[in-house]
This record gives sequence, structure tokens and C-alpha cells, in this order.
Amino acid sequence: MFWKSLLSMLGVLVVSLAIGAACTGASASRIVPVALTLAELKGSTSTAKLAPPAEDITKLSAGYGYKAPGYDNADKEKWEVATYVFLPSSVTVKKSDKVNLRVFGINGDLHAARLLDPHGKVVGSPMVWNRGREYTFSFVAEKSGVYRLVCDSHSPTMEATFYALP
Ligand SMILES: [Cu+2]
Repeated sequence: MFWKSLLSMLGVLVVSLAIGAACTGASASRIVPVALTLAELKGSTSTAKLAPPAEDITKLSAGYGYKAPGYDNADKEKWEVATYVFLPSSVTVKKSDKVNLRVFGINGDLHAARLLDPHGKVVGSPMVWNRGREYTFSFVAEKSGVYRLVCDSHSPTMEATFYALP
């Protein structure tokens, strides 16, 4: 009799737990690992091949760099341009995904970054990333739309987008 009652109670408990889990509608969020690199792309040529830009390109974006002809004493004609980027610069996820980011700084001594949700609201705390360090942070894509990771030190060109699909 005791065992029969105990089994009956356990049966009710199991059914209750199953109904409870179904009613919460909670689905396990998918975890998306993303390794992000803070990088600087560079290009150079000589005045013999191509004239340097007529305007100061560093005024177009804080993310642009320029070294005028002669900056390199070994080559008086060489000039160089650069830009800071996030690599990769776009990632597609789904709404409710948890994005686990590992960020590593290759170039640029300092990157002041913040993550904006699809409505432009800052997600979490602003971050400061330095060269030669690895950082981790996570966010849940609670809304569908475009999340923007913006580096204010190299705005507007240093930006990564996370497209959260519905
Ligand atoms: Cu930056």
C-alpha cells in the first residue's frame, strides 16, 4: 500500500514538472562564440606610382591613418594609409542567442567601445580595450534587428554589426 501511494505521488510530481516546463515556454538560448580581432589594415605606395591624397584623410574618420611621403627615411617617396577595423565586421545570429565574444587587440593602443541594441540603447557597460590583451563579454540578442559594436576612438569606420534574425 505504501509503495503504491508513493508511486502515485511520484507520478503526479513528474506530470506536474512536465506541465510546468511546457508552460514556461522557456527555450534554451543558443550560445554563439565569436572571436573578434582589433586590427589595422595598411596600404602603401610611392609618389612615383600615385600621388598622395590631396586632402587630409584623417579628418574623414578617426579610424583613418596617414603617413606622408618621406615618413620612412629609407624611402623618401613612400606614403601610407591605414584604417582600424573589427574582424569579422559582421556576424549573423538569431534573436535570443547568447553571444560570447572574445576580443583581442592587435593594433591600436586603445579602443573605447560600446554595444548598441537595435534601438540605439547601450547594452551593458562601455568597454576599453588595449593592444595585446584579450577581453571577454557576452550579451543576449533580446531583440531582432541590428546590434552595433562601435569603437568611439576610431569612429565612424571601426564598427561591427550583429544581425539578430527573428
Ligand atoms: Cu578602435
